[in-house]
Amino acid sequence: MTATLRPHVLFNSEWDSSLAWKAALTSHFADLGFSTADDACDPDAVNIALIWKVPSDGLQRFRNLKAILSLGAGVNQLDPLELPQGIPLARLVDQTLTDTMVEYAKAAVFRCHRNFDVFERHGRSECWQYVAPKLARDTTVGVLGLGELGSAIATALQQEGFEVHGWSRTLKSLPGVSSHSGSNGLNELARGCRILVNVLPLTPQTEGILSRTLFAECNGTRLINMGRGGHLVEADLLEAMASGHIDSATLDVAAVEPLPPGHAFWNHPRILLTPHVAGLSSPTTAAAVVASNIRRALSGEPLLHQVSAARGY
Ligand code: NDP
Ligand code: OXD
Repeated sequence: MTATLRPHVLFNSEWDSSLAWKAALTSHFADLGFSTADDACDPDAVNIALIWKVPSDGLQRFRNLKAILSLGAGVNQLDPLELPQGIPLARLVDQTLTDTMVEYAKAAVFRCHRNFDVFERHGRSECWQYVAPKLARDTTVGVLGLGELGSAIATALQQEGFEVHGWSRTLKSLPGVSSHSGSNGLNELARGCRILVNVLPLTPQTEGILSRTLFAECNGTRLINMGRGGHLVEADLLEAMASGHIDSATLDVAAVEPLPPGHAFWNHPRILLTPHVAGLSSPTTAAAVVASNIRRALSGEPLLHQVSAARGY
């Protein structure tokens, strides 16, 4: 009989509260070791890394790691070259994260749908100009990425009455949502939609996907980027807004965060910036899936929501 390993979590995040995570995980384990990257601890005792980014002194000294659990749904912030080889990596799936991403997408879509972005611009020049609202059922929204978050967003928008089209690597069947894939499918979706929401993971295949090539298919489209800054070619967006292919952009993410002072996106009349706040994960809800993955890792089972090294998400 093999003895059950005592879970010992190494926690590292500049955004998430270590105290809240420790308290939430303690309710799942009677005997939990929990250290932050700043704590002195026996590296050989650590068997789980629960991290947003790799700590500055790396992970190599933790020789008994059984799993790396991302504190985010995305994992592109974890450079594979900095991760110890052969240790399974899982991304975070959390109901609070999904709910807050859906809430943000709805807020941003409705703002564009009811032309608040246009009226904000008009207001700045004291221009009182009627713009007839369109009906939701006459408004097509495209959603790039139909995974955990994109499928919830697409479904919620479809339930609000919008005509929703989604794009993913493999075709999906979501009630009331038209599914597209491949580069022809992407162009077709971009040509048809008035509002385009990006919630793809950042991988070599999706890097720079919001580019001049895609924008050439758009006609006065409102862009909402909730994925990663690396999806967007920033100069191409400025050009597409100048030519009218893109009407306005709501950007929750940027290639460099915080966006540097003097950047062309600050104060741009057609850009609304939010500081990477679309999704919020909560240890209260997310501790359950993290605890399951700790148990799985310590007993050698495959992780839930394990990242495929080949696909990069
Ligand atoms: P999932 O892994 O569940 O879903 C990813 C989706 O993208 C899948 O539908 C997948 O297709 C599709 N996809 C991946 N690569 C391609 C490609 N090359 N071509 C077409 N489709 C592709 O991820 P989540 O939904 O959980 O998260 C998505 C992203 O959202 C995260 O990676 C992160 O970047 C971002 N995010 C942003 C937050 C914020 O606060 N702004 C918060 C949380 C996440 P298929 O299903 O066919 O595999
Ligand atoms: C995430 C994020 O990936 O917060 O969860 O961006």
